[in-house]
Amino acid sequence: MTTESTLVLIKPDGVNRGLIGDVISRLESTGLKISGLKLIQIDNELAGKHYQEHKEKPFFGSLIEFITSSPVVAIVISGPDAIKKTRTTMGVTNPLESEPGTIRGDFGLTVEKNIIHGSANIDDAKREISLYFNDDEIINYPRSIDNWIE
Ligand code: D4T
Repeated sequence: MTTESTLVLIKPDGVNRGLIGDVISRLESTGLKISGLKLIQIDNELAGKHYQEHKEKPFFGSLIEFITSSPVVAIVISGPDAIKKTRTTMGVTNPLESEPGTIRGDFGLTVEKNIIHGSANIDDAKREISLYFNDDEIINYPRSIDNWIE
């Protein structure tokens, strides 16, 4: 078990459909801790950096248009195995293949508008967190319940 941090985005569909509270509630319920949180309008430059690995993909243009179409909520989530636990809670990329009980399985219908992003691995998490947050915007604080989680 490793304590780590991951970047979550509640994508424009989640924000506009009023799902911010539901998504945060599910992530918080796992026991993971919010250590950074903001509403942000992603511009083309940031979107290109975030999705750099997909630059050559046919869906890249549409993906950039979608992710810049409205504000998103950016969250740093920390705790034991935070990357894997967040991905499991999200479901898989395609909501049609995501189990009921997962965020995408319960709230999503299409691969593009799949509600939430979560970093895929430790290197991506570090890179993505630094794209969205300055060091002084991430707060490490103890919670009285931490002993019941870790
Ligand atoms: P993110 O990065 O948003 O957490 O998604 P995943 O890690 O689950 O999936 P991904 O990197 O393969 O895809 C990134 C992003 O692109 C959208 N997408 C994906 C799309 O619009 N069309 C597609 O055909 C695929 C494969 C959805 C997520």
